[in-house]
Parts: sequence; C-alpha cells; structure tokens
Amino acid sequence: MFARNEVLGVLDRTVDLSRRWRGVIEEYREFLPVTEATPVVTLLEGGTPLIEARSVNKRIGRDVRVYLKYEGMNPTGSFKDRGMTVAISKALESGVKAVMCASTGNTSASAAAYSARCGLRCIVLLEKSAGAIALGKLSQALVHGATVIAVEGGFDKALEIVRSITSEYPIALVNSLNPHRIQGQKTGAFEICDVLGRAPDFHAMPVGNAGNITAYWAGYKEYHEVGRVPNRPVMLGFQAEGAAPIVRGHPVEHPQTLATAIKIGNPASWKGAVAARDESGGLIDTVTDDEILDAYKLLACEEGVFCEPASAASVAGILKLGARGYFPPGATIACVLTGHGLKDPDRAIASVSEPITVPADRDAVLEVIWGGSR
Ligand code: AN7
Repeated sequence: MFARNEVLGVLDRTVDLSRRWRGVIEEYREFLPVTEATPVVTLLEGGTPLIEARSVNKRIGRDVRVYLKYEGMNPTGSFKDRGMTVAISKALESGVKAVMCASTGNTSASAAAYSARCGLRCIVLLEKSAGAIALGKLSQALVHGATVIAVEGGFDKALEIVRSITSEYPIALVNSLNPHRIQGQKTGAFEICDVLGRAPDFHAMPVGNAGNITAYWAGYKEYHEVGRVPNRPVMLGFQAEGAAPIVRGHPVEHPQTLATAIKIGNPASWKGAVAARDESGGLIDTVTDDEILDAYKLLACEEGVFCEPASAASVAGILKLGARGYFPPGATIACVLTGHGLKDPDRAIASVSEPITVPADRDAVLEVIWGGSR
C-alpha cells in the first residue's frame, strides 16, 4: 500500500499544467481582436463538453449522430460568457468605466460577473413583468452587484433605450450588437470542429436576438477559410412560435413564449441570421412551447442533461425536422444547449410532479418504493 501523500505525489506528476484550459481568448487568440495591450478579463469560459445524445439519435433514426454543445457549463451558466470575456476586456482596454445591456437574463448575468471581476460598473435593463426573467439569472445580476433597472416594457424596448444612452455617454454597450461579443461567441464553433475533426453536417440552435447564430456561422466560415476544417455546416435556427419575427418576416410586437430567454420580437442581428441561413442552405423555423418542453424533459430524463427551456428549442427543432425525414442517413448534427437548467428553477418545478411526502418511517418509504406490490 502507498501512503496517501505518495499516491498524491504520483498523481501530481501526471497533471500536465500546459494542457489546462485557459479561457477562450488565450485558446483562440489568433482569431480574436485582442493585442498584447488588451487586459484579458476571463473566468476561464469555454471548453464546454460536446455530449453525444443517444436518445435523440434513436428518435431521429437513420443513424444520425446528435451532439449537444452544453454551454450551461460556462462560468455563469450560459454561452454569453464567450462573448463577454472579449467585450469586457475590450471595454476595459478602451478606458470606459461602465458597461450597459438590455437582457432577457443571461446577458445581464454574464455582464455583471465579468464587470465585477475587473471593477467596471455594470448597468442592466430587464423587463419588469412577473416571470419575464428567470430567477437564477436575476439573482446573478443582483449578487454580482450590477445596477439592475426593471423596465415597464419588453426586451426590444429596453434595448432601444440602451442603444440610445450608450451612443451618447461613455458607457460600453455589451449586447451582441457589440462586434466583440460576436467575435468571442464564434469560438463555440471552433470547439465543435476541434472535437469532431470537421464541422458537423448540420448545426442547430435557438434564435432570439440572433447574435449567436451570426457568431457560429462566422466561426464555421473562418475555420473553413483557414483550412482547419474541410466543410461547413447547414445552419438551422429555431424560434419559439409566439416569438418568431424572422420566420414571419416582420417584427412581433408582443412576443410570447415560456422560453423567456428568446422572448424577443425584433432581433438586432436579424440580417446576420438570414445570411447564416441562406449562405449555408439552412432554415429558420418555429417550435411550439409544447415541443420545447417535450425536448427539455427528454434531455433531462433520458440524456441526463439539464438545460433551460430556450436551449431545448434546438433539440425540439431537430426532432421536428427529423420526423419529416429532413436529415440524410448518417448525418452529424451539433445542437447548442445555450443555458443551464438551474437558471430557471420555477420552470423545472412546474414541469414535474411534487415530491412524495411520508412520515419518517421505514415502511412508509418502502411503500412508496414498491407501491404495495411486494
Ligand atoms: C439561453 O440574455 O438575449 O439569438 O439578453 O439566453 O444570440 O440572442 C439571451 C439569449 C438562446 C438566444 N438561449 O441567443 C439575453 C439574451 C439562451 C439565451 C438565446 C439567449 P441570441
């Protein structure tokens, strides 16, 4: 037997420090708008798991391979961190003292955390109405010390106000209109390619303000152009049926969906989403709230992956297309799960049955386990 410290010694020598994940700016510096002068603000975001989804594979059939890019594993629990590390680093480099965003929740959580880390003031505008912002996200913005302003209006109106104020005052806008956000977020595409050794045949994701689909398409194109991968994917975007301006072809004044993250009626990166769709030969389609919830539960119960409802729109979408026979045999499909399920505990609890309460008694517990069927 080894003494405990001997064992630890052996383990220590097997850890290769040079292979530790360094955050998206250091991992992909050559592709990002940073220089030696840029103060890198990072929480070691990125490097998230790409998980094969065997249950989803089976549902679609035809030997397709579905991979979940689990972005809930980022430091603040969503993909926003990839863009925020770049946007906040550049804001700090530019000398501003404050940043500002409108948000359905995840952008504000991420902006608040990265700002806290480097001493920038962070101001966030959120929709005031009950249930508009998932509880986890609201608690993040508050706990990181952001100035949280609840606006009596939706995301689109809040973003309008933020654009107006930041164009006039020395406050950096950190919504995805900020090109540094898009630059950072494209690293998600790089990571998928790095793991698969090529781009997937199809890439599916939820679409809200449409920054992320714009970013992923930029990332895939860039990796292809520099010869890192031999191919580019077909881009598939999914909007909630009650909040589907791009699918409808016009802004939606009062967007509605339980996937609050993508409750957006007039996406800022509309053109980028349409370009991703058309240049890749893809599509942007709707999924209903019921389809989103079914996919959400399927991921939780059969894949062991807990994502927030908006994220499940990507899987809902490919299930819908799969049922129509859209995918060719053997296709690889990457699905971005944009945010963690813990962001929205109210939705999780509302979608399952209550715990079963029993007296503190062994037989009562056994009764629940066996249901009297012993
Ligand atoms: C989990 O936080 O717009 O199409 O203000 O939180 O790039 O907007 C969030 C968007 C998908 C849509 N999934 O991405 C915000 C915000 C989750 C999200 C989207 C969001 P975009």
